[in-house]
Amino acid sequence: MTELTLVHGDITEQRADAIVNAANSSLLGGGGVDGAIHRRGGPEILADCRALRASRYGRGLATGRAVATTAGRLDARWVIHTVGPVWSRDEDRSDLLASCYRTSLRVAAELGARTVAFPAVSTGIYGWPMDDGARIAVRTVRESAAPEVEEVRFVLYDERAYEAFETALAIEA
Ligand code: AR6
Repeated sequence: MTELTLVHGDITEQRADAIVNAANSSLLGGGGVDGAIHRRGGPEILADCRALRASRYGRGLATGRAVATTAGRLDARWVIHTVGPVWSRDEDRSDLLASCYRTSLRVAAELGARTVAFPAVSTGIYGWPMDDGARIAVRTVRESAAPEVEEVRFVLYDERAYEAFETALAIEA
């Protein structure tokens, strides 16, 4: 059984087997979680990302997909990069957001990760409304986490995000 936990804080300060990055298709860095992970994790992560771009992911990583690299200096074994959808008023992209969680968990299970830390994918620069992003995250993890993954930890940066995930955990129970 996978336990879902919530913590308030900075995902780069977490200890976990795998830390998920809210990346973009280029895999070459950005702001928010992505910027923080590369800053604190150091250049090895970017070197791995560049190698992926030079091989399997010449055109970048598609939205909703996930791929692992080293975690560099982070207190983790792997960073799993996933590309969330940009929120759209006109188009329902919920399946793509769910796919980020599902695919990241599949990669984590394949690697043998027992603890996985997620940020609230797409809810920052990509503009996804927090309450909805939290519901999709909780529901998808509950539906798709392999039993070998002991803990999925959502790392929420501010009070608002923490509360949204707390509510989602209660609603989606
Ligand atoms: N630890 C935990 N959560 C954080 C941290 C942190 N250090 N920093 C921000 N958050 P975002 P996105 C929260 O913007 O919306 C990048 O440029 C933040 O408050 O990191 O998926 C990428 O390269 C928000 O709730 O990711 C992409 O271009 C959540 O994490 C783009 O941003 C996600 O915010 C991806 O945008």
